Amino acid sequence: MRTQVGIVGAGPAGLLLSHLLARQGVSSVILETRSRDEIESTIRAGVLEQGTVDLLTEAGLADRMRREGHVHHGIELRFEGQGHRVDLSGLTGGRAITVYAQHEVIKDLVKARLDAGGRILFEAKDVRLSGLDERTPRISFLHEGRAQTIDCDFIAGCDGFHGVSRASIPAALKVEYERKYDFGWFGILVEAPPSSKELIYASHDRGFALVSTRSETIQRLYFQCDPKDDVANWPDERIWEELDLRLSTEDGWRVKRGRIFQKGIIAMRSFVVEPLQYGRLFLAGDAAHIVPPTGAKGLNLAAADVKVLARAFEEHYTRGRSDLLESYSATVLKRIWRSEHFSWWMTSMLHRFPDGDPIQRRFQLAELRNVAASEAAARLLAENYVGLPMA
Ligand code: RFL
Ligand code: PHB
Repeated sequence: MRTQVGIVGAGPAGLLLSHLLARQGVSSVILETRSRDEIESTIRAGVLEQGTVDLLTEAGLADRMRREGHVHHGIELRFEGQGHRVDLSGLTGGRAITVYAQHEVIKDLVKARLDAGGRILFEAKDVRLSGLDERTPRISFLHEGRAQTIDCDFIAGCDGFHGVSRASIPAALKVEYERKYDFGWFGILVEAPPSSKELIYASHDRGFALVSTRSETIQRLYFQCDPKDDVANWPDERIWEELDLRLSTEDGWRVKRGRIFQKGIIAMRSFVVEPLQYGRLFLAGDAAHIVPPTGAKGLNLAAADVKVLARAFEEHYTRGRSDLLESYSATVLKRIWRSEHFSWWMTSMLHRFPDGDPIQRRFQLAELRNVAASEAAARLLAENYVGLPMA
């Protein structure tokens, strides 16, 4: 096979990139190790920034999101038994977030791509990249039992944190920055109506908790846990007791209970590789960077990367200009580090540091009270949370 841009990975980054390229007349093939069923049912993110929603809308991918997603104009910070609303829209000139599950975005993107005749090869095995610093890089893989190759002009590495793309860059030509946290998130899906109209980020002496939502009948809740813990240690009753302890307020608010039908533990890290380019390989999304989920930035950052990358490919193919491709890494790293910092800051402000110095909790509460009391501090949170304008 031959294509202009070979895309490794059918996550939000790879699918959206393929879609944006097709609109500009640039051909691509997507290779994905998992099955369509699997990628369409993996539970992950839920919060879309205004800029991501705008990008999906401009690309004609937003019909179902507009019908089924929920626009939120504020979030609540909860600490010391009280809630404090951050008026996202009021503080950012009307910007907002949309709550719409990542696997729904994936379903919409896969369908749009296949309907338009796009090529996605699911269940590809043993994917390898070669010739990255030559004119015609190549992707080799096994598909339906046959060894195959795709010759490309460029390769977009959109294969997530554990993919092959970043690993294909020689160690001497990249620097990896990483921080691991000693805590993780326990996430559940619950059959229950919303406990709150807006997301609640709670900081409690026992640890962080988050009330998010999916629909009128399904809720998404998280609480800080030991990343090495086992879901088997958390029968439903223990989960509800822990959530009550961390979330209850002085006025008697309680989280709504229901049947828990999914449980999982998520480790947390901050990670960036620099640069995001090696020869004809360009990294985008989780392949290049990871944020802890507290700022709800991961998927949004992936979308921001591919917006810049798609435009750089368009300039290359329509005007023969390569400067945007050459500056891709430097361009996206600015936003990446802003989001990394914001996600680290939200994480640090809201979580219990298991072996932390007791002074840490005092600092956190001072910071939280400041965000609740100072419009300037709240605006800083709001601007970052709804997302800075895209390049
Ligand atoms: P993905 O989604 O990991 O997709 C990569 C795809 O590549 C495939 N792959 C390969 N394909 C071919 N060959 C190989 N060798 C391959 N190796 C891997 C994989 O199967 C996969 O399909 O990366 P992408 O596209 O960069 O997208 C990133 C986002 O998925 C991620 O940042 C977000 O989910 C992070 N995140 C959140 N982001 C937000 O913006 N808002 C949120 O509210 C939010 N909440 C979250 C989150 C992530 C979470 N988890 C589970 C880590 C909440 C959670 C719980
Ligand atoms: C989610 O709904 O899954 C979600 C919401 C906010 C976050 C992270 C995840 O910060």
